[in-house]
Amino acid sequence: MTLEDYMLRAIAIAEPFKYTAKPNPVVGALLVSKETIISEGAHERFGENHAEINAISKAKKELGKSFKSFEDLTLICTLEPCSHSGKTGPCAEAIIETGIKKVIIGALDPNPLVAGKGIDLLIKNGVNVEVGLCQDEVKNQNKFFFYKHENSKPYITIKIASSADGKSHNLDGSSTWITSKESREDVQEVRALYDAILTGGNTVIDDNPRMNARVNFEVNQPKKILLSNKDDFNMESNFFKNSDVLVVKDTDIHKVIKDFQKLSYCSVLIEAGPKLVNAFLDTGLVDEVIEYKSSEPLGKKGVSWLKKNSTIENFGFKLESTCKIKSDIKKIYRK
Ligand code: AOF
Ligand code: ZN
Repeated sequence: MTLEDYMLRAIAIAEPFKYTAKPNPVVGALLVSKETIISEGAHERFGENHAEINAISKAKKELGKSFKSFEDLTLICTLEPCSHSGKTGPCAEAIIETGIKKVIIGALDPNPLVAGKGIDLLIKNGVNVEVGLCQDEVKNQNKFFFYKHENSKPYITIKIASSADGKSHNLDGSSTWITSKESREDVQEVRALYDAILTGGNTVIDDNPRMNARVNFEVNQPKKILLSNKDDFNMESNFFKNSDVLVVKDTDIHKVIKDFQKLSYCSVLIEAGPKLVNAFLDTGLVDEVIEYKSSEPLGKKGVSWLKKNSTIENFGFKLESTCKIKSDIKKIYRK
């Protein structure tokens, strides 16, 4: 196997944890002796051991069996080993303590707590470090994490369900499912990928949504954000059940987005009504729109998502992909 094969393997073992490590990045690490993989580790869950620590502790059990000394091993890790004491100790120090002499890294950690300091620590302690192997794949795997640190804001996606004639719901508030059951199941998987879900007061009152990710795999549930200056919410409604809800009263959406930077979220999914959706689109700070479009029109009774003659493209988005879900079409637009 080449070094690149090892790095691709490290990326692959990290992938299954994308729903449980968030808002942390997924990270994979391998300890390799000549042509043999001695151990593998991943950052499996938020708050738990980092990948390098898992790989090192597994290898410790093999010491004297499949290899003689940590000095003979190369550590391959997808992300720069951390230098900070967060929920766990600094990985760079743990690596130095073992005596490992060579570390190959996919990408620098953009988190300002680390950003280059992990590598500096390794080099200062005589470790030979190489950076950049399969960097694009690592960044792509942790798209939201890199985006947040590189743009000082989370990645923001708006999800809408629209009728064939671009409407959101009926004027009289009568509840009709616009899209199919299958599309609504797909939404659950989209929710599972995001760190936070934001909605508005009217949606909470009119639709009584749960706004969690109902999927049949383990997931770190998205945090809930309610953007509303109303005060009289029924705390028994679904949205508040078993959840800490962050209530934001600001009406200046630019400021709301700016303030996201202080929070740990790397991604926010907006599921709200036309008013709030348009307010976010108007800021120009939305990165993606996911539209589930039904083949049925709502007609005159329906409320349009966008202003007359306006399109998602008018906000600077390009249609990136379309796929059919039963009788609906899922469209993904990006900037
Ligand atoms: C590593 N190896 O496997 C991961 C790293 O909250 P904590 O203490 O778990 O720290 C999270 C930060 O650590 C995260 O934002 C990122 O900068 C880095 N993630 N680093 O050495 C790992 N998952
Ligand atoms: Zn670490």
